This record gives sequence, C-alpha cells and structure tokens, in this order.
Amino acid sequence: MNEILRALLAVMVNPKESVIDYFKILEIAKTAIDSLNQLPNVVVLDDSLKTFVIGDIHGHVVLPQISQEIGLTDSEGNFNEDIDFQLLFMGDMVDRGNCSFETLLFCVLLTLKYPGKVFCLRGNHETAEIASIYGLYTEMERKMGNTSYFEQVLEIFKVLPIAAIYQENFFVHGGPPFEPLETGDGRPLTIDEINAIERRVTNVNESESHALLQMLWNDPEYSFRPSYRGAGFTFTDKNTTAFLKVNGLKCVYRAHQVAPEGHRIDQTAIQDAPQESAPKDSICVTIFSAPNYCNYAGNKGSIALFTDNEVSYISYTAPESSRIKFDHHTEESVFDDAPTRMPSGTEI
Ligand SMILES: [Mn+2]
Repeated sequence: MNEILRALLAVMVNPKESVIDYFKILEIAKTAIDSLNQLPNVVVLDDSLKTFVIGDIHGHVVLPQISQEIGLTDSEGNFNEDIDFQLLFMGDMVDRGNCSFETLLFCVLLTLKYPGKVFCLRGNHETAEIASIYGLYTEMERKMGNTSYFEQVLEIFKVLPIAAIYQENFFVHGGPPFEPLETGDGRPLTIDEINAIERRVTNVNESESHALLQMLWNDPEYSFRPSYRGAGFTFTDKNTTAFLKVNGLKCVYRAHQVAPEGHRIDQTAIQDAPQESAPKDSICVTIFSAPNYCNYAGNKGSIALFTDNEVSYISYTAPESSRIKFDHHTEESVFDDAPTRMPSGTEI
C-alpha cells in the first residue's frame, strides 16, 4: 500500500518520469467499495482527535505537499504509520486539473490505509453526469488507454458518504438540504432524515431524493430559491440557523465555491440586537483547497485544522516552482480582508 501511495504522489509531481500501474491500483481500490458502503450517509468523526478538513482539490497538484505539511508523510515521502489526527476530504477531488484520477485514487486508498481516520465525502463532480464531461473520463482514457474502468470509478462515487459531523459541526460539499415549502422557504432536514436518503445512485440528477442533489450542489446566498447553477438551492443565514438549531449543531463547513483567500466566512449568526462591533459566530464557512483554480482564478487554497474546539486555517498559493509556501493563521485575519464573492453564474 505504501508503495502505491508513494507512486501516486510521485506521478503528481513528476508525471513524465513516473510509471504507474493504474489497473493494479484500481484492483486495490475495489476493496474500498465494500468498506465505504458500510458507512452511514453522515459519518461521525472522533471529537477527541485533531482534524484536517480539505475542500475541492479538482486534480490540482497539492496532495504531495499537503501530506508533508500535515504530517501524513515525512520529508522523504515515508508514510506515518500511526497518525494522531483525522483527515476529511469534502468532495470534488476529480475533474478540471491534470491529476484528478490520481487524487481520487490517493484519497480512496487513504481510507483503506487509515480506517476510521480518513473520510472522503461525495461532491457534485463525483457523479456520472459531471465526471464524464468535466475531465475525469478523458483523463482516464488518456492515462489507461481505454474507458472501460470508468464504470468502476462510478461504483466508488456511489458509496461515498455525503456528510460528516465533528465537534458539533456539519460538513458537506454543497450545503445542508431543505424541503422546499409552498411559502417559498425551506424546512431543514434532520440528521435522521439525511441518514435515510438512498445515496447509492450514479446519476444524482435522476435521484429520487432532492435532498441528495442539494447536499452536493447548494450554495449560501441571500435568498432561498433554486440555484443559478441549475441544480440544488441557494440557502440563507436563516435557513442555516434553522438547520443548525433542529440538529443541535454550531456551524456548517462546506466547499464547492472558489474563495479568493482559500476559505471564506459566508454567514454569521443572526443576532436580535445587532451591534456593529459585537463578534458574530460563523455559521457557514467555505473551504476550497485548489490554489489558482483552473490556472486562472488567482485564488489561494486553504485547509482547515480543528483542534480543541478551535479552528485555524493553513493557506497557500499555487507554486511557481514545485514548492508551496504554507501560512498558518486564525479566522480573524481573514475577516479583515473583506473577501469578495465569485460572480453569480460561475460554474465550479
Ligand atoms: Mn462542487
């Protein structure tokens, strides 16, 4: 296993000089389907362990250096056999970048190497309808010489869990799901209802559960309505507050949108008597981990580190050379930068 994981990281760094047996790796990845299939829709992480949370990677080459930064590998690329932390990927490992196939395989194999400590959630790109168009399908064709194994990758997508809970926080690729009401608002679903969704579908667009589609596609916005993306809904701070309240949770962490600083506080707690200077608790935060997304967005990438009920962020710019510079900081430093939103209509 270590050799394969090393090989996957090596091919990301140096694709031309690395040889890799994708057929053999897919054979091993097959065994992950059974274990992923055992997981509930909402996985519950161990609150006592510190936890790194990673947003969209989209096949950008970040995992070799993130692995070293968080202590998964040492400077020689040897894997830490007994990690004292958890790792949560929030989906959209695939499509867009050059190494989306390796990224997916690496993340899935990590769940086998570190059972109960590494989790991968499903993003909207881990679906047949998106991955067949936005990169993974042609990448597999280019790298394997045929596309017959795409079906097996779809089997992996189907069994990925769709949300996680850790230290009273909710983690999901797009956002929490709501039942649309005739009033125009949405009723937040309970964790029990989310766990009852049939997640094992290939085409999420054809899913009977609108909730599954929403969890992979929703975005925080200023009104509750069908999303401009053509799938899912936009949800407000009031919707988020209602979801957190009904489930006894504190904050939603999600991915799915580029953030200029790599992460962004999208929504803060609604207060009865608003005071400009009063600190407001974050209730919805975006984490995006692909720097300079698609080689044009110019954004930083971030990963979050949760420890003892505190969250901090590790941000980085896309490397001009092969070396990423990591910058550790807290939430406050980001508030000062008044992050801007991506314009509506941006396809992520
Ligand atoms: Mn997404």
